Amino acid sequence: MVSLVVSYCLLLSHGVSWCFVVSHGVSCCLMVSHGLKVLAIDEHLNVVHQDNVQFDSALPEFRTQGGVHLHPDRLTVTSPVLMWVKALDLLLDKMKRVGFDFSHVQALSGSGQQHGSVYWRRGASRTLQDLDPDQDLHHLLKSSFSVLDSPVWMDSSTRTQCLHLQDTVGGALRLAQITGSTAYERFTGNQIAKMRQSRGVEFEDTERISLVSSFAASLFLGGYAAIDYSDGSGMNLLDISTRTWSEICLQATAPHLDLLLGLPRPPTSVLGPVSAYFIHRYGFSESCSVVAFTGDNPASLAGMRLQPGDIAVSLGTSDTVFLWIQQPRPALQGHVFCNPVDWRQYMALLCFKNGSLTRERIRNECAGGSWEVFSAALRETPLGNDGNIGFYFDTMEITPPGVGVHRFDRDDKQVSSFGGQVEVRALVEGQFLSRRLHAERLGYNIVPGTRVLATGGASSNRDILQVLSDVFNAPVFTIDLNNSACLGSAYRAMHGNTTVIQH
Ligand code: ADP
Ligand code: XUL
Repeated sequence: MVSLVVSYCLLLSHGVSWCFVVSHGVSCCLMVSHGLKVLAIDEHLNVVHQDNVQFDSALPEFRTQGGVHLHPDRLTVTSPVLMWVKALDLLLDKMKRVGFDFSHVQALSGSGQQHGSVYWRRGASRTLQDLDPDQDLHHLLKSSFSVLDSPVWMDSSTRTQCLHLQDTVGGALRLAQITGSTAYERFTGNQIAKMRQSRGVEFEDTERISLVSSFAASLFLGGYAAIDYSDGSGMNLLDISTRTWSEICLQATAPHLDLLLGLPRPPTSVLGPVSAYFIHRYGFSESCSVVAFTGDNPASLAGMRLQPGDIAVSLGTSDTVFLWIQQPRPALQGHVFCNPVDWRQYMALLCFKNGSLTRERIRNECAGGSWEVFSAALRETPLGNDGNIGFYFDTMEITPPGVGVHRFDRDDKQVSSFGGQVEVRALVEGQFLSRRLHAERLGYNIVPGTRVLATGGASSNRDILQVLSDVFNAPVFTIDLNNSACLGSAYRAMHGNTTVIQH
């Protein structure tokens, strides 16, 4: 069993060679629900500028909580698209006021929360092409959206549309084999199907549908930006092996949907130069290129500098696992997306709802509320827990869908309780075995050289990380992921820009 735990230093790893032609890359990381962030890096990947706008406090006129509106049915969750536009005005104005020199920016990219959708009204593309630099974007674009409330990733109101999609394509597993995921309520195709059914008039008046990421890129580009393969994989519409829209999924969702979506493109594509509006209003250089924007999770993978074979485990309120995989096997649980760094490869994302909160409950019940006592229990019990294991789903788990506490002793007999220390180890080993099992089901293999990158609140606990290392039989490195999506977008801006220059 491996027992190495060291620190992974974010800015000293590989990748410097592809950024030498860039003097500043800017990433604009949009809307991880509650805010808009910007980050600029120099040619050495050092962060030279950072700022952000919080939607609730900076834009109170939109009356959001955490950047969203929760509707009375408690399933529908939306954000005002004009709030997102206005946040960009505010952020760029702030940068201008503090003297940020936009003329040094060679390339920009960004990321947005996955799955959310933006509906551009007929005629909006003409408006985007000819924006008056003396006016704010939110003023210029106030009539450019057919739907003002954009469905976001927290929406879970499309159960009917999900069932219809799965029935049409031949079942949940078939849909996962095509699109990388079974039908999820928040995935954009199901949201589009609901929009078409419930708001037919507005839908008819729509000339283009963007993801949050491609919407933000469109603002900078002054024209509709392509959806990139990686964020496009979170829609239940993209065939992740051919990287084209799946005909059967499109047909099950809305007529002529391919025209509304445009052609998907590789995540490293340079989409074009920044529009004249930004050159005249903020002083961007004419040669500044806009690299395709992507989803926040793919951008985080780039920001963490995951490499083939690596696995990242975020131990926050819930646990999230990211993987770089070469030969995915989409399954009933988890998501496979096209990879944002190397578009021929893949990444996977697994979400586990019962993470730190369940560890906290067991800490309170078996360790007197002390992480120190909890850690001592891990140190004082043997690897494998003498065959005792448990699955602790305090609330309905996402991966796998299940609820309740299930304990098994060394004879695989279900038992109703364990002693305190055994309970602590059964919980932590059970959680990490489940993370490994579901990763392997999606095609992940632990090979010599595999690194486990751990982040989030519980990654400060060395004894928890020791169990993680033992279960994955691999060294664990800790990593600070604050800003990983933003940083990843800045790296991608450089990467995309340099890739084109080298060709
Ligand atoms: P979020 O997902 O909200 O960003 P964090 O990454 O900040 O959350 O993680 C918060 C969680 O970290 C808390 O719920 C807490 O249970 C856990 N945590 C904090 N310190 C420790 C520790 N020493 N050992 C285990 N878990 C810890
Ligand atoms: C991933 C997901 C969220 C959003 C918002 O599938 O729904 O992580 O990307 O951050």
